[in-house]
Amino acid sequence: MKFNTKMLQAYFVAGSQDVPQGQTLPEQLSAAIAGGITAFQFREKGPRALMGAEKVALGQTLHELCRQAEIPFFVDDDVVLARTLRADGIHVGQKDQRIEQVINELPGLIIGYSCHTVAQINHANELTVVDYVGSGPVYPTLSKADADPALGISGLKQLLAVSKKPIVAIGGIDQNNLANVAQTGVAGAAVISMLTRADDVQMTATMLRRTFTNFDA
Ligand code: TZP
Ligand code: MG
Repeated sequence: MKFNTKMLQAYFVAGSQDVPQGQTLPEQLSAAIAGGITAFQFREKGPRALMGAEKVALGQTLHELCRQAEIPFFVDDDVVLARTLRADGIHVGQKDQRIEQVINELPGLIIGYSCHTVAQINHANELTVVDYVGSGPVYPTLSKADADPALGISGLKQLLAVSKKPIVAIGGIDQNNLANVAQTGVAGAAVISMLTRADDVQMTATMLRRTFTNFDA
């Protein structure tokens, strides 16, 4: 699949650990797709994450839902899992495998790279195969144990000023602060709990999508 900046508008990130009891990730992803999300990232992580064959099976189910909806399916970090699941893209963090190594091992995949400092953005600018940058956390988040300090809107704007790549904002983004995030000029928002904790996943996904479709130049 070929990268398009619009894929970043309403970017759902989740693993089974993020989903409240009584619901499932395939159900939530289906609702989010019906609401208009533009990308999904499988991020199965932390003490409650699935392992091995269970993780692969869930990934296959989720990828199939994305395929039917013709939206990209990303895998967080894991080169082997990305290959096993034939993911459309991979998202690589600063603490993960070196980005140069991932790029070599997965030619042709869409590449996302987490950057939360100007120096990291400058590095990403030099890497032609990096398609987009993920920057955050914009606000404090409960969904990532080892999250960096929050950038705030001003910090996010500093990164936008130097980035040659489209930026998707992540971290603590919710209904109340979404408009402020969109006004910075980021290409979209990546969210976990705004969707996994939503009372109505489909409606919330539509709201997320509309925010960035309206700000789209
Ligand atoms: N990277 C930076 S913040 C974050 C990740 C994966 C978690 C975002 O989760 P939430 O619930 O949208 O704040
Ligand atoms: Mg990571």
